[in-house]
Amino acid sequence: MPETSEHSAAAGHRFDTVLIANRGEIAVRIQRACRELGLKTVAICSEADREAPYGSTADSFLCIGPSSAAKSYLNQDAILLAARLAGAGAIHPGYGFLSENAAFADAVEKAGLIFIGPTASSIAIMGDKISAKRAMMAAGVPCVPGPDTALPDDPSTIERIALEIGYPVIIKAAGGGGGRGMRVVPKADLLHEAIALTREEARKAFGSPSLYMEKFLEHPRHIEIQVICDDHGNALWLGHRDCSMQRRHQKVVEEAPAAGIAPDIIQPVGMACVQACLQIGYRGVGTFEFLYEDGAFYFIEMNTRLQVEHPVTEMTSGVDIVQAQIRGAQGHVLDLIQGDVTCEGHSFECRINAEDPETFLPSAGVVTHLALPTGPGIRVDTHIHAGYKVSPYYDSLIAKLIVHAPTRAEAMARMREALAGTEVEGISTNIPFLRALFEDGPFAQGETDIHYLEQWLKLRRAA
Ligand code: MV4
Repeated sequence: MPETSEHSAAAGHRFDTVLIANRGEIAVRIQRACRELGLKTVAICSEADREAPYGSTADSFLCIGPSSAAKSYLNQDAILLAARLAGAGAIHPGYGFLSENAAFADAVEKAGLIFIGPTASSIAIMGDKISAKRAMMAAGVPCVPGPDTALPDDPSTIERIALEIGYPVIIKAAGGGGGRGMRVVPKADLLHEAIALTREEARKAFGSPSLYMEKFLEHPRHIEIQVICDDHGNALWLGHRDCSMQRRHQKVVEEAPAAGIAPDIIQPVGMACVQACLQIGYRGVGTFEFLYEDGAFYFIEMNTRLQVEHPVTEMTSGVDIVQAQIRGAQGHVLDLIQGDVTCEGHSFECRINAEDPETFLPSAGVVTHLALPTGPGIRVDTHIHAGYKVSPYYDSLIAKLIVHAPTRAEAMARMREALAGTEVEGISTNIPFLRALFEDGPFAQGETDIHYLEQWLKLRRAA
Protein backbone atom coordinates (compact mmCIF):
# COMPACT_ATOMS: atom_id res chain seq x y z
CA MET A 1 0.00 0.00 0.00
CA PRO A 2 1.42 3.44 -0.87
CA GLU A 3 2.30 5.75 1.99
CA THR A 4 -0.38 8.44 1.94
CA SER A 5 -0.49 11.56 4.06
CA GLU A 6 -3.38 9.91 5.90
CA HIS A 7 -1.17 6.98 6.84
CA SER A 8 1.65 9.10 8.10
CA ALA A 9 -0.92 11.12 10.07
CA ALA A 10 -2.21 7.89 11.55
CA ALA A 11 1.35 7.20 12.65
CA GLY A 12 1.18 10.45 14.63
CA HIS A 13 3.48 12.74 12.69
CA ARG A 14 1.20 15.69 12.17
CA PHE A 15 2.65 17.75 15.05
CA ASP A 16 4.86 17.28 18.08
CA THR A 17 4.36 20.63 19.86
CA VAL A 18 1.07 22.18 20.96
CA LEU A 19 0.51 25.82 21.85
CA ILE A 20 -2.22 26.10 24.48
CA ALA A 21 -4.09 29.34 23.81
CA ASN A 22 -5.68 29.58 27.23
CA ARG A 23 -5.01 30.03 30.94
CA GLY A 24 -6.21 28.72 34.31
CA GLU A 25 -7.31 25.20 35.08
CA ILE A 26 -7.94 24.23 31.46
CA ALA A 27 -4.39 25.23 30.44
CA VAL A 28 -3.15 22.84 33.15
CA ARG A 29 -5.56 20.10 32.02
CA ILE A 30 -4.53 20.35 28.36
CA GLN A 31 -0.83 20.48 29.22
CA ARG A 32 -1.16 17.25 31.19
CA ALA A 33 -2.87 15.49 28.26
CA CYS A 34 -0.14 16.69 25.86
CA ARG A 35 2.65 15.36 28.09
CA GLU A 36 0.89 12.02 28.48
CA LEU A 37 0.81 11.79 24.68
CA GLY A 38 4.52 12.64 24.44
CA LEU A 39 3.88 16.10 23.01
CA LYS A 40 5.78 19.27 23.87
CA THR A 41 3.79 22.26 25.11
CA VAL A 42 3.93 26.00 24.62
CA ALA A 43 2.17 28.07 27.28
CA ILE A 44 1.16 31.68 26.72
CA CYS A 45 0.16 34.26 29.26
CA SER A 46 -0.89 37.83 29.78
CA GLU A 47 1.05 40.11 32.11
CA ALA A 48 -1.37 39.22 34.94
CA ASP A 49 -0.47 35.52 34.61
CA ARG A 50 3.35 35.83 34.42
CA GLU A 51 3.77 34.00 37.73
CA ALA A 52 1.27 31.25 36.92
CA PRO A 53 2.68 27.74 37.52
CA TYR A 54 1.34 26.45 34.18
CA GLY A 55 4.07 28.58 32.60
CA SER A 56 6.97 26.89 34.35
CA THR A 57 5.71 23.35 33.67
CA ALA A 58 5.44 23.97 29.89
CA ASP A 59 8.36 23.43 27.51
CA SER A 60 8.17 27.10 26.47
CA PHE A 61 6.36 30.04 27.97
CA LEU A 62 5.66 33.32 26.22
CA CYS A 63 4.01 36.45 27.53
CA ILE A 64 1.92 37.71 24.63
CA GLY A 65 0.31 40.89 25.94
CA PRO A 66 -1.19 43.00 28.72
CA SER A 67 -3.69 41.75 31.31
CA SER A 68 -6.78 42.65 29.32
CA ALA A 69 -7.95 39.49 27.52
CA ALA A 70 -8.67 41.48 24.36
CA LYS A 71 -4.96 42.28 24.13
CA SER A 72 -3.65 38.83 25.10
CA TYR A 73 -5.77 35.65 25.10
CA LEU A 74 -7.98 37.08 22.34
CA ASN A 75 -5.10 38.55 20.30
CA GLN A 76 -5.01 36.23 17.28
CA ASP A 77 -1.88 37.71 15.67
CA ALA A 78 0.09 37.55 18.92
CA ILE A 79 -0.90 33.91 19.42
CA LEU A 80 0.05 32.96 15.87
CA LEU A 81 3.38 34.74 16.27
CA ALA A 82 4.04 32.91 19.55
CA ALA A 83 3.27 29.59 17.83
CA ARG A 84 5.75 30.40 15.06
CA LEU A 85 8.47 31.54 17.49
CA ALA A 86 8.09 28.48 19.71
CA GLY A 87 7.81 26.01 16.84
CA ALA A 88 4.30 24.78 17.66
CA GLY A 89 2.57 22.67 15.01
CA ALA A 90 -0.89 22.92 16.55
CA ILE A 91 -3.00 25.23 18.70
CA HIS A 92 -5.42 24.06 21.37
CA PRO A 93 -7.91 26.85 22.16
CA GLY A 94 -9.42 25.34 25.35
CA TYR A 95 -12.84 26.84 26.13
CA GLY A 96 -13.97 30.46 26.02
CA PHE A 97 -11.61 33.01 24.39
CA LEU A 98 -10.99 31.94 20.74
CA SER A 99 -12.36 28.40 21.02
CA GLU A 100 -15.49 29.04 18.94
CA ASN A 101 -14.10 31.71 16.65
CA ALA A 102 -14.34 30.43 13.07
CA ALA A 103 -12.04 33.19 11.77
CA PHE A 104 -9.34 32.13 14.22
CA ALA A 105 -9.66 28.43 13.28
CA ASP A 106 -9.29 29.53 9.67
CA ALA A 107 -6.28 31.77 10.41
CA VAL A 108 -4.56 28.92 12.29
CA GLU A 109 -4.95 26.56 9.33
CA LYS A 110 -3.89 29.28 6.85
CA ALA A 111 -0.72 29.73 8.91
CA GLY A 112 0.00 26.05 8.24
CA LEU A 113 -0.86 24.92 11.78
CA ILE A 114 -3.47 22.47 13.05
CA PHE A 115 -6.43 23.90 14.96
CA ILE A 116 -7.36 21.35 17.63
CA GLY A 117 -11.08 21.64 17.08
CA PRO A 118 -13.67 21.36 14.32
CA THR A 119 -13.30 22.96 10.89
CA ALA A 120 -13.92 26.71 10.64
CA SER A 121 -17.00 25.88 8.59
CA SER A 122 -18.51 23.63 11.31
CA ILE A 123 -17.86 26.36 13.90
CA ALA A 124 -19.56 28.94 11.67
CA ILE A 125 -22.61 26.74 11.02
CA MET A 126 -23.13 26.11 14.75
CA GLY A 127 -22.37 29.75 15.61
CA ASP A 128 -25.42 30.76 13.60
CA LYS A 129 -28.20 29.23 15.70
CA ILE A 130 -30.60 29.15 12.73
CA SER A 131 -28.22 27.23 10.47
CA ALA A 132 -27.43 24.93 13.40
CA LYS A 133 -31.11 24.18 13.87
CA ARG A 134 -31.58 23.61 10.13
CA ALA A 135 -28.66 21.13 10.08
CA MET A 136 -30.08 19.29 13.08
CA MET A 137 -33.61 19.09 11.71
CA ALA A 138 -32.21 17.76 8.44
CA ALA A 139 -30.32 15.08 10.38
CA GLY A 140 -33.36 13.97 12.36
CA VAL A 141 -32.34 15.48 15.72
CA PRO A 142 -35.49 16.49 17.68
CA CYS A 143 -35.71 20.31 17.90
CA VAL A 144 -37.92 22.82 19.73
CA PRO A 145 -41.10 23.49 17.68
CA GLY A 146 -40.62 26.50 15.39
CA PRO A 147 -39.21 27.25 11.91
CA ASP A 148 -35.55 26.66 11.04
CA THR A 149 -35.52 29.94 9.11
CA ALA A 150 -35.13 33.59 10.06
CA LEU A 151 -38.27 35.55 10.95
CA PRO A 152 -39.55 37.57 8.00
CA ASP A 153 -40.39 41.28 8.26
CA ASP A 154 -44.08 41.02 7.41
CA PRO A 155 -46.09 41.46 10.67
CA SER A 156 -49.00 39.21 9.69
CA THR A 157 -46.68 36.36 8.67
CA ILE A 158 -44.91 36.67 12.02
CA GLU A 159 -48.25 36.54 13.85
CA ARG A 160 -49.25 33.44 11.93
CA ILE A 161 -45.95 31.69 12.86
CA ALA A 162 -46.51 32.48 16.56
CA LEU A 163 -50.09 31.18 16.43
CA GLU A 164 -48.94 27.99 14.74
CA ILE A 165 -46.32 27.40 17.45
CA GLY A 166 -48.70 28.48 20.24
CA TYR A 167 -47.95 30.95 23.05
CA PRO A 168 -45.74 31.38 25.00
CA VAL A 169 -43.03 31.71 22.34
CA ILE A 170 -39.40 32.82 22.62
CA ILE A 171 -37.59 35.14 20.22
CA LYS A 172 -33.88 34.36 19.82
CA ALA A 173 -31.06 36.04 17.92
CA ALA A 174 -29.32 33.86 15.32
CA GLY A 175 -26.02 35.30 16.53
CA GLY A 176 -26.82 34.75 20.21
CA GLY A 177 -26.53 31.60 22.26
CA GLY A 178 -25.65 30.81 25.84
CA GLY A 179 -28.56 32.94 27.00
CA ARG A 180 -27.69 36.15 25.17
CA GLY A 181 -30.18 37.83 22.87
CA MET A 182 -33.48 36.21 23.72
CA ARG A 183 -36.91 37.32 24.92
CA VAL A 184 -40.02 35.42 26.02
CA VAL A 185 -43.38 36.47 24.59
CA PRO A 186 -46.31 35.30 26.76
CA LYS A 187 -49.12 36.52 24.52
CA ALA A 188 -49.94 37.95 21.10
CA ASP A 189 -50.23 41.64 22.00
CA LEU A 190 -46.58 41.71 23.15
CA LEU A 191 -45.18 40.04 20.02
CA HIS A 192 -44.13 42.93 17.78
CA GLU A 193 -42.57 45.00 20.53
CA ALA A 194 -40.55 42.01 21.73
CA ILE A 195 -39.30 41.40 18.20
CA ALA A 196 -38.34 45.04 17.69
CA LEU A 197 -36.39 45.14 20.98
CA THR A 198 -34.61 41.83 20.40
CA ARG A 199 -33.74 42.83 16.83
CA GLU A 200 -32.09 46.06 17.99
CA GLU A 201 -30.16 44.23 20.69
CA ALA A 202 -29.05 41.61 18.18
CA ARG A 203 -27.91 44.23 15.69
CA LYS A 204 -25.81 45.92 18.36
CA ALA A 205 -24.45 42.85 20.14
CA PHE A 206 -23.93 40.41 17.27
CA GLY A 207 -23.83 42.65 14.20
CA SER A 208 -26.78 40.78 12.71
CA PRO A 209 -30.50 41.48 13.17
CA SER A 210 -31.46 37.91 12.23
CA LEU A 211 -34.00 36.35 14.64
CA TYR A 212 -35.95 33.10 14.96
CA MET A 213 -38.93 31.95 16.99
CA GLU A 214 -39.53 28.84 19.10
CA LYS A 215 -42.08 27.43 21.52
CA PHE A 216 -41.04 28.60 25.00
CA LEU A 217 -40.59 25.62 27.32
CA GLU A 218 -41.37 26.71 30.87
CA HIS A 219 -39.76 24.09 33.13
CA PRO A 220 -37.19 22.11 31.18
CA ARG A 221 -33.97 20.53 32.36
CA HIS A 222 -30.72 21.27 30.49
CA ILE A 223 -29.31 17.99 29.27
CA GLU A 224 -26.37 17.68 26.93
CA ILE A 225 -24.76 14.92 24.92
CA GLN A 226 -20.99 14.68 24.46
CA VAL A 227 -19.74 13.53 21.05
CA ILE A 228 -16.31 12.84 19.64
CA CYS A 229 -15.52 12.38 15.96
CA ASP A 230 -12.39 11.60 13.98
CA ASP A 231 -11.42 12.71 10.48
CA HIS A 232 -12.20 9.28 9.02
CA GLY A 233 -15.99 9.13 9.26
CA ASN A 234 -16.26 7.79 12.81
CA ALA A 235 -18.43 9.42 15.48
CA LEU A 236 -19.39 8.36 19.01
CA TRP A 237 -21.50 9.71 21.85
CA LEU A 238 -20.08 9.37 25.33
CA GLY A 239 -23.28 9.69 27.35
CA HIS A 240 -25.15 12.64 28.76
CA ARG A 241 -24.88 15.29 31.47
CA ASP A 242 -27.40 17.36 33.41
CA CYS A 243 -26.34 21.01 33.62
CA SER A 244 -29.62 22.44 34.94
CA MET A 245 -28.02 23.84 38.11
CA GLN A 246 -27.08 27.26 36.81
CA ARG A 247 -27.39 30.90 37.76
CA ARG A 248 -27.62 33.56 35.07
CA HIS A 249 -26.48 31.05 32.45
CA GLN A 250 -23.39 30.15 34.49
CA LYS A 251 -23.36 26.48 35.36
CA VAL A 252 -22.52 25.75 38.99
CA VAL A 253 -22.97 21.97 39.38
CA GLU A 254 -22.98 19.37 36.62
CA GLU A 255 -23.53 15.64 36.73
CA ALA A 256 -23.33 12.55 34.57
CA PRO A 257 -25.50 10.76 33.81
CA ALA A 258 -28.62 12.94 34.11
CA ALA A 259 -30.77 11.53 36.94
CA GLY A 260 -33.87 9.52 36.16
CA ILE A 261 -33.54 9.29 32.38
CA ALA A 262 -33.91 5.71 31.21
CA PRO A 263 -31.29 4.43 28.75
CA ASP A 264 -33.94 3.59 26.15
CA ILE A 265 -35.18 7.22 26.21
CA ILE A 266 -31.74 8.80 25.70
CA GLN A 267 -30.33 6.14 23.35
CA PRO A 268 -32.15 7.29 20.17
CA VAL A 269 -31.20 10.92 20.93
CA GLY A 270 -27.52 9.99 21.26
CA MET A 271 -27.68 8.05 18.02
CA ALA A 272 -29.34 11.02 16.27
CA CYS A 273 -26.45 13.24 17.45
CA VAL A 274 -23.94 10.75 16.03
CA GLN A 275 -25.89 10.68 12.77
CA ALA A 276 -25.89 14.49 12.64
CA CYS A 277 -22.10 14.56 13.14
CA LEU A 278 -21.59 12.14 10.26
CA GLN A 279 -23.98 14.11 8.05
CA ILE A 280 -22.25 17.46 8.60
CA GLY A 281 -18.74 15.95 8.52
CA TYR A 282 -18.03 17.06 12.09
CA ARG A 283 -14.61 16.38 13.58
CA GLY A 284 -13.30 16.75 17.12
CA VAL A 285 -15.30 17.00 20.33
CA GLY A 286 -18.69 18.65 20.57
CA THR A 287 -21.74 19.00 22.77
CA PHE A 288 -25.37 18.89 21.74
CA GLU A 289 -27.48 20.94 24.16
CA PHE A 290 -31.06 19.87 24.73
CA LEU A 291 -34.00 21.03 26.77
CA TYR A 292 -35.79 18.05 28.35
CA GLU A 293 -39.40 18.44 29.38
CA ASP A 294 -42.18 15.89 29.97
CA GLY A 295 -40.06 13.02 28.71
CA ALA A 296 -39.05 14.63 25.38
CA PHE A 297 -35.76 16.13 24.13
CA TYR A 298 -35.50 19.35 22.14
CA PHE A 299 -32.19 20.45 20.59
CA ILE A 300 -31.26 24.11 21.23
CA GLU A 301 -27.57 24.63 20.44
CA MET A 302 -24.34 22.83 19.65
CA ASN A 303 -21.05 23.79 21.32
CA THR A 304 -18.04 23.15 19.11
CA ARG A 305 -15.44 23.16 21.89
CA LEU A 306 -14.14 21.19 24.85
CA GLN A 307 -16.41 22.13 27.76
CA VAL A 308 -15.69 23.07 31.36
CA GLU A 309 -17.77 20.11 32.55
CA HIS A 310 -16.06 17.44 30.38
CA PRO A 311 -14.61 15.71 33.50
CA VAL A 312 -17.96 14.23 34.63
CA THR A 313 -18.15 12.42 31.29
CA GLU A 314 -14.53 11.32 31.61
CA MET A 315 -15.29 9.84 35.04
CA THR A 316 -18.33 7.86 33.87
CA SER A 317 -17.11 6.83 30.40
CA GLY A 318 -13.46 6.25 31.29
CA VAL A 319 -12.47 8.11 28.10
CA ASP A 320 -9.82 10.84 28.37
CA ILE A 321 -11.66 13.37 26.23
CA VAL A 322 -8.75 15.79 25.91
CA GLN A 323 -6.31 13.08 24.84
CA ALA A 324 -8.86 11.70 22.37
CA GLN A 325 -9.42 15.22 21.01
CA ILE A 326 -5.69 15.79 20.46
CA ARG A 327 -5.18 12.35 18.90
CA GLY A 328 -8.06 13.07 16.55
CA ALA A 329 -6.38 16.31 15.49
CA GLN A 330 -3.19 14.32 14.80
CA GLY A 331 -5.21 12.31 12.29
CA HIS A 332 -5.57 9.12 14.32
CA VAL A 333 -8.61 6.93 13.88
CA LEU A 334 -10.80 6.80 17.04
CA ASP A 335 -9.55 3.82 19.01
CA LEU A 336 -12.94 2.76 20.32
CA ILE A 337 -16.35 1.96 18.87
CA GLN A 338 -19.81 2.77 20.25
CA GLY A 339 -20.16 -0.73 21.67
CA ASP A 340 -17.06 -0.14 23.83
CA VAL A 341 -18.57 3.00 25.42
CA THR A 342 -20.19 2.36 28.76
CA CYS A 343 -21.41 4.68 31.46
CA GLU A 344 -20.45 3.50 34.90
CA GLY A 345 -21.48 5.02 38.20
CA HIS A 346 -22.28 8.65 38.79
CA SER A 347 -20.19 11.82 38.74
CA PHE A 348 -20.70 15.38 40.01
CA GLU A 349 -18.66 18.49 39.35
CA CYS A 350 -18.76 21.63 41.53
CA ARG A 351 -17.32 24.82 40.08
CA ILE A 352 -15.45 26.66 42.82
CA ASN A 353 -15.55 30.35 42.03
CA ALA A 354 -13.70 33.23 43.64
CA GLU A 355 -16.75 35.40 44.19
CA ASP A 356 -18.60 37.34 46.83
CA PRO A 357 -21.27 35.06 48.38
CA GLU A 358 -23.85 37.87 48.43
CA THR A 359 -23.21 39.87 45.25
CA PHE A 360 -21.55 37.10 43.17
CA LEU A 361 -19.01 39.68 42.02
CA PRO A 362 -15.52 38.25 41.35
CA SER A 363 -13.33 38.29 44.47
CA ALA A 364 -9.69 39.05 43.66
CA GLY A 365 -6.75 38.68 46.02
CA VAL A 366 -4.16 36.27 47.37
CA VAL A 367 -5.06 32.74 48.44
CA THR A 368 -3.48 32.66 51.90
CA HIS A 369 -4.40 29.05 52.73
CA LEU A 370 -5.50 26.16 50.52
CA ALA A 371 -6.53 22.61 51.41
CA LEU A 372 -7.77 20.28 48.68
CA PRO A 373 -9.57 17.00 49.25
CA THR A 374 -8.06 13.63 48.36
CA GLY A 375 -9.31 10.07 48.41
CA PRO A 376 -10.92 7.46 46.16
CA GLY A 377 -13.20 8.88 43.48
CA ILE A 378 -12.09 12.49 44.05
CA ARG A 379 -10.49 14.66 41.34
CA VAL A 380 -9.56 18.33 41.54
CA ASP A 381 -8.79 20.30 38.37
CA THR A 382 -7.15 23.56 39.36
CA HIS A 383 -4.33 25.99 38.62
CA ILE A 384 -4.16 27.60 42.06
CA HIS A 385 -1.97 27.03 45.13
CA ALA A 386 -1.41 28.75 48.49
CA GLY A 387 0.07 32.15 47.69
CA TYR A 388 -1.65 32.32 44.27
CA LYS A 389 -2.96 35.75 43.31
CA VAL A 390 -6.47 35.62 41.82
CA SER A 391 -6.65 38.48 39.32
CA PRO A 392 -9.84 40.37 38.58
CA TYR A 393 -9.39 40.24 34.79
CA TYR A 394 -10.78 36.80 33.99
CA ASP A 395 -13.45 34.26 34.79
CA SER A 396 -13.76 33.58 38.53
CA LEU A 397 -13.37 29.77 38.24
CA ILE A 398 -10.49 28.70 40.51
CA ALA A 399 -11.06 24.95 40.78
CA LYS A 400 -13.36 22.13 39.76
CA LEU A 401 -14.17 19.52 42.35
CA ILE A 402 -15.14 16.28 40.67
CA VAL A 403 -16.30 13.06 42.33
CA HIS A 404 -17.23 9.61 41.07
CA ALA A 405 -19.05 6.82 42.92
CA PRO A 406 -21.20 3.78 42.04
CA THR A 407 -24.56 5.50 42.62
CA ARG A 408 -25.88 9.08 42.58
CA ALA A 409 -26.52 9.00 46.35
CA GLU A 410 -22.97 7.81 47.01
CA ALA A 411 -21.58 10.44 44.66
CA MET A 412 -23.51 13.12 46.58
CA ALA A 413 -22.11 11.84 49.87
CA ARG A 414 -18.64 11.86 48.36
CA MET A 415 -19.09 15.46 47.20
CA ARG A 416 -20.20 16.49 50.72
CA GLU A 417 -17.02 14.91 52.04
CA ALA A 418 -14.89 16.57 49.32
CA LEU A 419 -16.45 19.98 50.02
CA ALA A 420 -15.84 19.51 53.74
CA GLY A 421 -12.18 18.91 52.96
CA THR A 422 -11.81 22.00 50.78
CA GLU A 423 -10.48 25.17 52.43
CA VAL A 424 -9.74 28.39 50.58
CA GLU A 425 -8.74 31.44 52.60
CA GLY A 426 -7.81 34.99 51.64
CA ILE A 427 -10.55 35.37 49.04
CA SER A 428 -14.31 34.74 49.09
CA THR A 429 -15.63 31.65 47.36
CA ASN A 430 -18.93 29.92 46.71
CA ILE A 431 -17.90 26.89 48.83
CA PRO A 432 -20.37 27.62 51.70
CA PHE A 433 -23.17 27.82 49.21
CA LEU A 434 -22.13 24.57 47.45
CA ARG A 435 -22.05 22.82 50.86
CA ALA A 436 -25.62 23.97 51.55
CA LEU A 437 -26.77 22.89 48.09
CA PHE A 438 -25.52 19.35 48.65
CA GLU A 439 -27.76 19.20 51.75
CA ASP A 440 -30.85 20.17 49.75
CA GLY A 441 -33.63 17.58 49.63
CA PRO A 442 -35.19 18.20 46.20
CA PHE A 443 -31.73 18.37 44.58
CA ALA A 444 -30.86 15.04 46.23
CA GLN A 445 -34.06 13.62 44.70
CA GLY A 446 -33.11 14.93 41.24
CA GLU A 447 -36.19 17.18 41.29
CA THR A 448 -34.70 20.23 39.60
CA ASP A 449 -35.02 22.21 36.38
CA ILE A 450 -33.18 25.19 34.84
CA HIS A 451 -34.91 27.59 37.28
CA TYR A 452 -34.30 25.59 40.46
CA LEU A 453 -31.00 27.12 41.59
CA GLU A 454 -32.10 30.74 41.22
CA GLN A 455 -35.32 30.01 43.13
CA TRP A 456 -33.34 28.19 45.83
CA LEU A 457 -30.96 31.17 46.17
CA LYS A 458 -33.90 33.55 46.48
CA LEU A 459 -35.52 31.46 49.22
CA ARG A 460 -32.21 31.09 51.01
CA ARG A 461 -31.64 34.83 51.03
CA ALA A 462 -35.15 35.48 52.33
CA ALA A 463 -34.62 32.99 55.17
C1 MV4 B 1 -34.98 28.15 25.70
C2 MV4 B 1 -35.71 28.09 26.90
C3 MV4 B 1 -37.03 27.72 26.84
N1 MV4 B 1 -37.61 27.48 25.64
N2 MV4 B 1 -35.60 27.89 24.54
C4 MV4 B 1 -30.91 29.83 27.53
C5 MV4 B 1 -29.51 29.60 27.10
C6 MV4 B 1 -29.60 29.18 25.69
N3 MV4 B 1 -28.67 28.11 25.48
C7 MV4 B 1 -31.00 28.76 25.47
N4 MV4 B 1 -31.72 29.09 26.66
C8 MV4 B 1 -33.02 28.77 26.81
N5 MV4 B 1 -33.69 28.48 25.66
C9 MV4 B 1 -36.88 27.56 24.52
N6 MV4 B 1 -37.46 27.30 23.36
C10 MV4 B 1 -35.03 28.37 28.10
C11 MV4 B 1 -33.67 28.71 28.05
C12 MV4 B 1 -33.06 28.95 29.33
C13 MV4 B 1 -32.06 28.09 29.81
C14 MV4 B 1 -31.62 27.01 29.08
C15 MV4 B 1 -30.63 26.17 29.56
C16 MV4 B 1 -30.09 26.40 30.82
C17 MV4 B 1 -30.51 27.46 31.56
C18 MV4 B 1 -31.50 28.33 31.08
C19 MV4 B 1 -31.93 29.40 31.85
C20 MV4 B 1 -32.90 30.24 31.36
C21 MV4 B 1 -33.44 30.02 30.11
